[in-house]
Amino acid sequence: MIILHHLNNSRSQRILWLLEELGAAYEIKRYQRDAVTNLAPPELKQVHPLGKSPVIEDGEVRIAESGAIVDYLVRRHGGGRFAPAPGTTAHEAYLEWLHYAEGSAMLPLMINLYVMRLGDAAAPLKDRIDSEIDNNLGYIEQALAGHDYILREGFTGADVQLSFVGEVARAFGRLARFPNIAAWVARLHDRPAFKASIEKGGVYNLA
Ligand SMILES: N[C@@H](CCC(=O)N[C@@H](CS)C(=O)NCC(=O)O)C(=O)O
Repeated sequence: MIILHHLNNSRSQRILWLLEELGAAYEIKRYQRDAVTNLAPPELKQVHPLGKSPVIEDGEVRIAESGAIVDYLVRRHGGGRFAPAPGTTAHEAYLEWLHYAEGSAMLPLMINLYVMRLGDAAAPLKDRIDSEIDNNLGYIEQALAGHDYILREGFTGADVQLSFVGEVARAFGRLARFPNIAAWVARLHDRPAFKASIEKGGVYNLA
């Protein structure tokens, strides 16, 4: 049985969504953010030294880092679904998107989140942050042109992994110039498995 260590209102939501897409048997262990600091509770450090979510356990396997979790779940429990066949060019593109989401695209969005707390003191950083957010959103926007999902082959784990980027960008009001991303996020949120994950995961401010 897969165990998902799920922090409310977090990146863990997309793993819960993927588990619903897979139709896998799983159990949720729930953790609540601190109402004041918004940080994870200390118990998560007993699950993984970083104290972050998501983390999954599956028998002997324990994985933190959502891109690695998506990769593992699709390989181990996907039954050939949700990723192009290994060895194909499309599979390499799939892996690139899996890594890109947290490795590149989230960075300027996270910096933006942090510096927003500085108020006027953040002004010298604003142009650079904005241009890097635009650079990444422009890349995703162009990749979505002409198809419904990030790979032209159809819906994959890469959409699940990259969804958080679209959701956070939308929450920051950044999608007015990126209609393909806005439509894609809406399309993903319309999937029955996404809706089921919201039922199970609790309030998700980015839905
Ligand atoms: N790159 C990691 C990020 C994990 C992460 O930062 N998770 C956040 C939730 S979105 C968290 O656990 N925050 C609680 C804290 O920092 O105390 C991943 O994608 O899994």
